[in-house]
Amino acid sequence: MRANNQTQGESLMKRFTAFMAVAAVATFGASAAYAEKWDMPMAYAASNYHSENGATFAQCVTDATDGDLEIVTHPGGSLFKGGEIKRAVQTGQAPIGERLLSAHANENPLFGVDSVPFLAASFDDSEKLWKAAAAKLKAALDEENLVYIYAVPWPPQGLYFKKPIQKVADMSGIKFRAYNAATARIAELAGMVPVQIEAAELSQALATGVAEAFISSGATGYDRKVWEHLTHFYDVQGWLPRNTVFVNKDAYNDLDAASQQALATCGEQAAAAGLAKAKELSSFYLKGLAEGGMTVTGPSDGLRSELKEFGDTMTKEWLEAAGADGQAIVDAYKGM
Ligand code: PCA
Repeated sequence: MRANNQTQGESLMKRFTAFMAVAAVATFGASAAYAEKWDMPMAYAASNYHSENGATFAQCVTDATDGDLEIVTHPGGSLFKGGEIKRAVQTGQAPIGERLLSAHANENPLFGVDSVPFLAASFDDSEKLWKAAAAKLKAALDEENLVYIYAVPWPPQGLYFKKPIQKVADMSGIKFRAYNAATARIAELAGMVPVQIEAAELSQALATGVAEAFISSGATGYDRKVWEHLTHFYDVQGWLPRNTVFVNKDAYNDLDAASQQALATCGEQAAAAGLAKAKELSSFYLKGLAEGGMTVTGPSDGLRSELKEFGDTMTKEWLEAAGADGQAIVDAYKGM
């Protein structure tokens, strides 16, 4: 009997210990779920204003939630490369991320609304177009398990070459770095050879001759010091594509209302601050290219009108691809 009692006591003790262990895990688990830490992949250089603005946004959310939702940015494609970020957030491998949405226009033409040449080629027009497109873009992201938080434009897009270009015929056969379907289409229309390359790999591609020219903002040429390889920048002002920050919908739905509100409020601030920064830096970047030794000028009249024709063609193509939603966006934009 006695032996039996002792055994019973031991086994009770064991069960109690086991219970405490489970309780400890449950308590720890609960507090871990309460204070979330989110890693935020970003594709562009840490020193770029998008990345700096993203870091300020992350701090804003962390502060506004007293650390309940801590966001830590990982710029430069260090966590996920540009081309992987959208999928990573959709599948929950990352809860939040920043991506050039137009690079996914092949999945949904609406994502390419900001990259139709000459549709919205100034900061003001780009803001209008984005407002006109916002509801439909948010819905398109929602369908892909993503919640829209904010977006910030790049400065106007211009052409980089390593020789003077007077007309489209001068571009024939050049290897042209593309960052989305629209830039690849421009290469095709101009008789160039498109190669898809992330900004993070651009310097390397120019150094090795994988790419010889591209279209982008002064920001990316400046960030990648492209004057080491190229000689001419033509300030075409074709369009202003955006980086968009989105959150995995399941991760979003798991947040309390205060954290969701912090994302919205800090997102609005980030959109305004990022836009102001882009405007402020536009001429600084072009000056930087010139100081690096590049010839920075507008395109010749002939080149400008040839490029405008590409724009007309591509506007038609985009409207065909984007259907009634695309037409509704353009109509709303033109009416603003
Ligand atoms: N820079 C980005 C996209 C547009 C821009 O100005 C890039 O070249 O990848």
